[in-house]
Amino acid sequence: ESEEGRQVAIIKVPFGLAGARGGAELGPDELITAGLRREIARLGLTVQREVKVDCANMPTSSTEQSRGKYLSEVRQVSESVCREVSNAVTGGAFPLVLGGDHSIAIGTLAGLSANYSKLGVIWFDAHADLNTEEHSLSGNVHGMGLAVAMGHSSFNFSQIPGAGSFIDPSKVVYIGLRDLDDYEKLQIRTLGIKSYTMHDIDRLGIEQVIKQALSIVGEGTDGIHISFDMDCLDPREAPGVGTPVPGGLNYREAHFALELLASTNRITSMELVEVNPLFDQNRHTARLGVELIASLLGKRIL
Ligand code: Z70
Ligand code: MN
Ligand code: MN
Ligand code: MN
Repeated sequence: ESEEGRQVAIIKVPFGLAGARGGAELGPDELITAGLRREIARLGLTVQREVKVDCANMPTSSTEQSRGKYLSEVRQVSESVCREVSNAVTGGAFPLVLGGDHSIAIGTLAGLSANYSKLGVIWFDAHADLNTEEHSLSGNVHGMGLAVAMGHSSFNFSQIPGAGSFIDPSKVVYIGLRDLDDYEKLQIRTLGIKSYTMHDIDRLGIEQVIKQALSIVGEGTDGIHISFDMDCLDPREAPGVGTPVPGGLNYREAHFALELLASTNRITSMELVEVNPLFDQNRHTARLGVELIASLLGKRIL
């Protein structure tokens, strides 16, 4: 399969109710406005389809929910995202999912796991998103996505029609961690999830980190998904996110990481989440998001 013939399915998910603060629902349109279609065209790729998951006309749960805020809305969006991602894969396209807050990964992973018998996941994030409804201190479901996808939460894939099997923690790698809750630290150790924190990136360098990550998610897997939370980046590079955390990936590290991943020709899907235009400056974060997507899709300097 040649690079030129590759088809991309853009799946826009304007959902922000599960984040720490509003605004992530504006992410997909912001990325389109920042030139995403033009960048994809420049790479010689074709947009096979562009769909927007309807996140607006949902019956809002009025009941007070301390655990798992807006869970019924998340469940509904997950079902739609799962279906669209599945349709993309079945149709031979590379799913490019645009968030939205990171809870949309639940639907993405549900749809991918229905199509790949063994999925590898590289999770770029300042956070581990490993909380369950029972353990979350905030109740924000964007901090629970991986726990849900691994079957640790009472909300799980059994409530998402069309979902495949749970994600295997031994085929998940974190990159960029620097803000973890105590329960998440315990879970990372208990489950043995390979984690490259910012400390590890400082010590090993991003090239070595990506090489090691690939050796884990690339072995015994038939698909590799990149889940890219923009808050993995340093807030100086990406101020337009809901929960900025100092000390993140810099511009060159992020680009080099995604270029190295692209050069393997093994990556089968990507989502980019948590672009929040309300906290951005001059659309800088969305533009960076578009550049990073281009790198993952094969853009080279020369
Ligand atoms: C915290 C929580 C989180 C993203 C913040 C934060 C989680 N661990 N995830 N921003 N993307 O609320 O569970
Ligand atoms: Mn996240
Ligand atoms: Mn995050
Ligand atoms: Mn820039």
